[in-house]
Amino acid sequence: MLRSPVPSPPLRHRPTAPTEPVEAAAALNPAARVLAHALDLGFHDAGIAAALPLEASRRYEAWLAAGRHGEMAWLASRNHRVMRDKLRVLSRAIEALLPGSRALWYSDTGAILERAWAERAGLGWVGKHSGLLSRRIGSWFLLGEVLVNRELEPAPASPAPAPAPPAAADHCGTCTRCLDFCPTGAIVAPREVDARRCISYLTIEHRGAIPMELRAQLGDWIFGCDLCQDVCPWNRFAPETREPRLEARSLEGFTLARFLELDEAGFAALFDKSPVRRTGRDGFLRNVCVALGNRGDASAIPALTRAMERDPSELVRAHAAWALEEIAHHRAGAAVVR
Ligand code: B12
Ligand code: SF4
Repeated sequence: MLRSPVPSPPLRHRPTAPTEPVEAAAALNPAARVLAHALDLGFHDAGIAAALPLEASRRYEAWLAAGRHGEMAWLASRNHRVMRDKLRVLSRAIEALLPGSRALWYSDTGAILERAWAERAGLGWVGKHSGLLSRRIGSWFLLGEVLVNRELEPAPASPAPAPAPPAAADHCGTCTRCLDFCPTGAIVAPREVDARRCISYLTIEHRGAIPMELRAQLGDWIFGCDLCQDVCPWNRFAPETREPRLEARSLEGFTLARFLELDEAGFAALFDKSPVRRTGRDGFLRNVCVALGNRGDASAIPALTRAMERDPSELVRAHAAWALEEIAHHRAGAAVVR
């Protein structure tokens, strides 16, 4: 996720190296061979879940009925390239391991309740911030699945040092840090996120103006938000990524104000192959304006004034005007204090 000033890469989806040779597992049954192959490809962990109805489906329907998904009627067509590439290789390998089988991969796409399936596969539990948590690697990872039309032994075979906790075992205890630190109060109850208030949703998925009453709480997040994961004690020991393609690309030399100079072509070139492209140029600059307003930094006034007067997007012009007002308020406040 991007926060300004652009931080050191916060992507911590490090595929931990298997601690024992995967060849040993490969000598076992087909399920163990599939799992061993997944770890060999660099996935943090892998498990198998039986394709039986999920209790979470009922909660999902209720979540949609309550309108907590906001404008995400798509739910969801995002792509995580690294995950996608590895899942594709794994799917083909599974079809080769199990002749005649069909393997379909997913990651953050389609109406698949990924956390619930991962929980069933024994990979962790759904934490109070609603992400899947593993005692071994926290929650700094993405989920991906391969659906196979073959019965495999539904047991995790990860050669991890600590055994995976049993499905649904909750290790959050009495901790409520994610709820307490969420700036917008988006985690309305443990494991229940109202996307319409979540900064991740507002800065990535939401089209149009950022609701006025939430702008100040957005702080300086310009693409997504990691706060509820940052404050989670289980993420203290989360490993860093070793996957080169997951490192945040260098945006050295780019200040927030400079982002305001990006036209469509410049935006596309800068964020080529980056998930940031999802916001579109106008959405991204909208976020930048909100961050600049929240910073109250007077040095951004010329860039914001230019954006307010000349940006081709009405959305950007309106948010630049808001940011200028915020900066004026900050300055007036500072003058009074002095
Ligand atoms: C829509 C969506 C969002 C929305 C809504 C988030 C949400 N919490 O639902 C928004 C845009 C806000 C979002 C934000 C983020 N997301 Co998102 N998102 C999704 C997506 C596409 C669908 C999730 C969904 O269906 N939500 C609807 C709710 C109702 O369903 P649910 O939460 O799955 O239902 C669970 C609860 O009911 C819970 N539960 C379990 N037991 C109990 C008990 C009780 C009593 C209750 C009440 C609930 C409960 O378990 C259910 C099943 O998991 C998934 C991918 C996928 N297809 O699953 C990624 C996914 C969940 N997102 C992911 C990530 C990484 C993020 C962000 C961290 C990105 C960022 N840095 O900005 C943030 C985190 C914000 C947060 N606290 O959730 C990862 C999570 C990885 C992980 N370790 O779990 C996923 C799995 C994508 C992926 N393939 O890796 N996301
Ligand atoms: S991602 Fe940020 S805004 Fe969304 S629930 Fe977590 S802390 Fe709250």
